[in-house]
Amino acid sequence: MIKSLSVNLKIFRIEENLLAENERLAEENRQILGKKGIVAFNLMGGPGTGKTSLLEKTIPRLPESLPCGIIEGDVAGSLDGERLARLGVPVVQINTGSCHLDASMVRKGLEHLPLERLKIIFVENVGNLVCPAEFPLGTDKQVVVSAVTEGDDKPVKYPLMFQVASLCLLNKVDLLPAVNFSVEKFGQNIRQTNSSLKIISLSAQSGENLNAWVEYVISQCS
Ligand SMILES: Nc1nc2c(ncn2[C@@H]2O[C@H](COP(=O)(O)OP(=O)(O)OP(=O)(O)O)[C@@H](O)[C@H]2O)c(=O)[nH]1
Ligand SMILES: [Mg+2]
Repeated sequence: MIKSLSVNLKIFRIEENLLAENERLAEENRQILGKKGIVAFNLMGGPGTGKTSLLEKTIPRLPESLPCGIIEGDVAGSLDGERLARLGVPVVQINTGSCHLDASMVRKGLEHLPLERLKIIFVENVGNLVCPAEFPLGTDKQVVVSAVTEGDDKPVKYPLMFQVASLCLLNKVDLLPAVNFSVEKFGQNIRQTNSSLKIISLSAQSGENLNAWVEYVISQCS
């Protein structure tokens, strides 16, 4: 009994050190980005909520004065990195092998991007509604991408993600007639979890309200 308790305590301390080290590296990333005058957005959310689709639709709508680069995090493969590279912007694909990007991975990504000529970096985190929320990356804005296909209860069931975010994109509203999702209930659940979280309802597919998100991005860069 005592032996197993001491094993548990050791594991707990390793996790603590890991999170503290991640926080230290995230702060360094924040400073690197700040010195270059780059604004970084960390897009998080469950698998398939439309993170890559939103980036595909957003980047062509940004003005030339705001060149962007992308750090793309996936457990494996380069499918999303290839989709985004087709937009003609610099993309670094990182394979995490685990459920989230951490600050050291983002540092490596930054080393491979032409920071001197960028004003924006979008980080697409691994599709996961839990782990990415626990690992700050040094990005300025944390954005949670939800989709109406996920259900309106997610803010209550996965509160940390909605607490670390300053913006929630509610994607796939074109599918509202086909799914059992209450936008009003989703809003109530968000307010219960993080009363200051801003919500933009939109559709990457139809383009509905996409401009509200694009304008938000631009407004963060001025
Ligand atoms: N109907 C509809 N489908 C969408 C919308 N946005 C994305 N999709 C579809 O949803 C699926 C997943 O989209 P992705 O953009 O790959 O999602 P993701 O969040 O990047 O996925 P992961 O990187 O695997 O976590 C694709 O089939 C998209 O075409 C939308 O607004 N409406
Ligand atoms: Mg993706």
